[in-house]
Amino acid sequence: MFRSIFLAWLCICSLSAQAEDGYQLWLRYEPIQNATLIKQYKNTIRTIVLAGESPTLRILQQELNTGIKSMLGYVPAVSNTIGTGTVIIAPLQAAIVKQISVSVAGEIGLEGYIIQSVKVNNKPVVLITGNTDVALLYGTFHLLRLMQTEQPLQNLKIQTAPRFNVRVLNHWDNLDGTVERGYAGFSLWNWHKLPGYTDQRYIDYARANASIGINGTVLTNVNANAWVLTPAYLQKVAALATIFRPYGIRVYLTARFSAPIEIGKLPTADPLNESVKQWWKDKVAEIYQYVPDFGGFVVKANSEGQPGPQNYNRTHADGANVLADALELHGGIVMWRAFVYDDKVPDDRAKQAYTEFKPLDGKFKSNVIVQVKNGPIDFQPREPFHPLFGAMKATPLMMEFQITQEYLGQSTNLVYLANLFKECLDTDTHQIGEGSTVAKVVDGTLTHQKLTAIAGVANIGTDRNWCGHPFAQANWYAYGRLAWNHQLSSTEIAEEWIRMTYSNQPDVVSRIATMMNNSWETLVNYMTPLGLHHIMGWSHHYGPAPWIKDKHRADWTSVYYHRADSLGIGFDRTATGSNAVAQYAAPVQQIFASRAQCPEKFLLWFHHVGWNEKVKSGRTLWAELCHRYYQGADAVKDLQQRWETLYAHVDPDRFHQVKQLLAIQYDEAVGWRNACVLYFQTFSKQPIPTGLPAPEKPLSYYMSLEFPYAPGIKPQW
Ligand code: GCW
Repeated sequence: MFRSIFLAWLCICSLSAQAEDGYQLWLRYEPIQNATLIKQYKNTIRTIVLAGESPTLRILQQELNTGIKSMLGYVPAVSNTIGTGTVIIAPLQAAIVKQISVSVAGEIGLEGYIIQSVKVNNKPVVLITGNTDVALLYGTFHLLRLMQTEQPLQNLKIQTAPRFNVRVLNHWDNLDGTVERGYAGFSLWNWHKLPGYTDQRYIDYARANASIGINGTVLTNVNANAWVLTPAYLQKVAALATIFRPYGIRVYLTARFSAPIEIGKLPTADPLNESVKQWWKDKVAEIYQYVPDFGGFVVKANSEGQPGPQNYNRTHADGANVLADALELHGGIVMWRAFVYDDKVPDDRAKQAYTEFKPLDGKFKSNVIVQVKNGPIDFQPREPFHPLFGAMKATPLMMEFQITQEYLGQSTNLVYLANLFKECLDTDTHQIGEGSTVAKVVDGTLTHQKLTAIAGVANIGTDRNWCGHPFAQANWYAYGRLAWNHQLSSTEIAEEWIRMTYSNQPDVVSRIATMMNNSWETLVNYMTPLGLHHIMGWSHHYGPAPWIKDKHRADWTSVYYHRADSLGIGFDRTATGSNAVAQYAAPVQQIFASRAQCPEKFLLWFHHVGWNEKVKSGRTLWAELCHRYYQGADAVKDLQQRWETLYAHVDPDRFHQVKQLLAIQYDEAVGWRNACVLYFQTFSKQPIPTGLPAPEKPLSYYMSLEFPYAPGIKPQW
C-alpha cells in the first residue's frame, strides 16, 4: 500500500518535473482555459481530411493529434468526408483543393502556406494548403499556435511565405562534443554514438525548428575540423539528415579550407590548383551520395587563424567559387563569411571586412552568399549595422546574428534579443536611396537577389531546457519567427512566446513582455553604454575587463576599443580618426560622423568624447556614463521585483530557476558597473556623481578576478 502511494507520488513528481522543466520549449500545448474558445475550437476541429501520405504528413498528423489532445482533450478523427468542422490539409494541386475557391495572392513558393475558413457544400471548414508537404506542416504548426495563444479560429484568412529562402542555425559544435561559445551544456550531436544510436532529442530539435520555420542546420563549428568530411563522419551526418529531412530541414557543414591537405593528402589547398578543384568536386559528389539534399558549406577563411585562399595569395572570391563550382552541380550553396580581420593589418578592425569584400562585389558565383555579422566588430551588446550591408549591390548578402549570448551575459542573464535583431534589420543603409533597410538588403528585395538567407548562431545544448536560461529559449524562437517574417514586431513575438511558454493571462503576458522588452537596453547600460564595445573578459568573454592591454594581438584588447585617456573616451572613427564612417552611404555617414547628430547609443563607437562635454541629458559625459551604468544595474533590480510579482502565475520550478538567475544577473550587473566606473575613473579623475552609491570594493578587487573555467571555450591552460 505504502509502496504504491509512494510510487504514485514519485510518478506525479516526475510528471510535473517533466511538464515544467523547459524541455517542451514553446510546444507545451497546455489545456485551453477559456470556455468560449474551447467550444469554438471543438466545433472548428472535429475531423481531419488529410490528402496524401508521406513521412512529413505523418509527422504533421502526429503533431496535430498531440497538440489537440493536450489542449482540448481529444484526438480529431481522420475522415474522408467533409462536414462541418473538418480541417482539410492538402496541397494546392490536390483535387480536393481545386474544388474549393481558395484565394491565393501572388506567389507562396515552396514553403508558404494558406489557412482559410471556407465553405464546402455549405459546410464551414478550415483549409490548410500550400505547394509542398513541408508547407502543410508549417501551416499546421501555425494553426496549433493560434490555439496555443488563444486566438479565434473564425474567419481565418492567412497567407504567409518566408522572407528568406535559407533560414539556418549555425551550431559552433565541435566533434569532441564541446560547443564553442555554448552555454547550455555540450553538443546535441553525439558523434561517437551516431549513426547507430539516434537520440530522441534530434527529433524534438527538428520539431521545434519546423514549428518556427527554420529550414537548415549547420552542424559544425565555423572553426572547422576537416574530419567531418571523411566517410566515417559523413555516415553520421547522413543519419542526422535523415531524421531532419521530413521536417523540412537540410543539413549543411563547415568546410575547412585546408581539408584537401589534411584529409586529401594534397600538397596544397590553393583554390586555383587543378587537383584541389578536382578534390573538392569529388568530395562534394561523395557528400551527396550520403546526403542527397545536402545544403552546402559555411566557410570561415583567413580569420582568427583559419586557413583560406589568402594563404595562396588568392581572394575570398577565388576561394568561395571553387567550392561553389563543386556544389553547383548538386544544387548546393556556399555561405562565405565576411567576418575577417587581421592584427597584421594596421587599420581599424571595424573597417577590414569592408576593405576586403567591397572590391569583390559581383565576383562571386551565383550560388555563393556572403554571410555578414550584424555589426562590424563581433556580436557586441550593441553595434551599428555592418557597412557591407550598404555597399554590396551585386552580391547576395546574408545576415548572421548570434543567438548564443557570448557577449550578452551568456546563460545567466535574461536578455531578449529580438529588439537587437530588429534594430539592425530596420536601419536604413541608404544603399540605393532612402528606405534601403538592412532587412531589404538581406531579403533580396532591394537588389532583386534570388538567393537569400539568414543565420543565427545557436544557443542550444544538452541542458534539459535546451538553452541554459529559461528565457534564452525566447531568442531561438524570436530568431526563427523573424527569419520567416522580419516585419513582426519584437513585442508580438515576445507575446506569442510567453503565451505558449508561460501563460495566456493578459496581465501575465504583459508583465513578462515588459521585462523582456526592457532587458536588452538594460544589459547595454550595465555592460557597454553609449557605444562602448569589446571591454569584456579575455578569451572567455565573461565579465568586465576594460583594463585588458598588452596582449599578443592589440585587436583582442579592450584599450584598443575604448581608447580612454585623460581627455576623454571613445574610438574616433570620423575623418580625424580611422574614418570608418566613410564606409557608410553619405546620409548615414553624415549622421554618424557628426558629434551632434550621432545617436547617443553609438556615440563612443564613432567619437572620442571629452569627459566634460555635455550630452543630451545635460550631464557631462563622465556623469552620463556613470548614470547609465547605475541605471543598468538598478534596472536588473527592477526585473527581479517584476518577476516576484509573477510568483503565483508561474510554475514553481521555472519561477525559482529564473529567480536565482536574476539574482546572479544582478550581481554580475553590479560587477560590470563597479569595475567599469572605477576603471574609467582612473582616466576621468572625477568623483562618482552624488546620489550614486560608491562601489563596495576597490578596482584592484575586480581586476584580480579570474574565471579560468568560464564556459563556452576550452580551458587555455
Ligand atoms: O565572436 C568570435 C568568437 C569566436 C568565434 C568567432 C567567429 C567561432 O569569440 O569564438 O569563432 O567570433 O564568429 O568566427
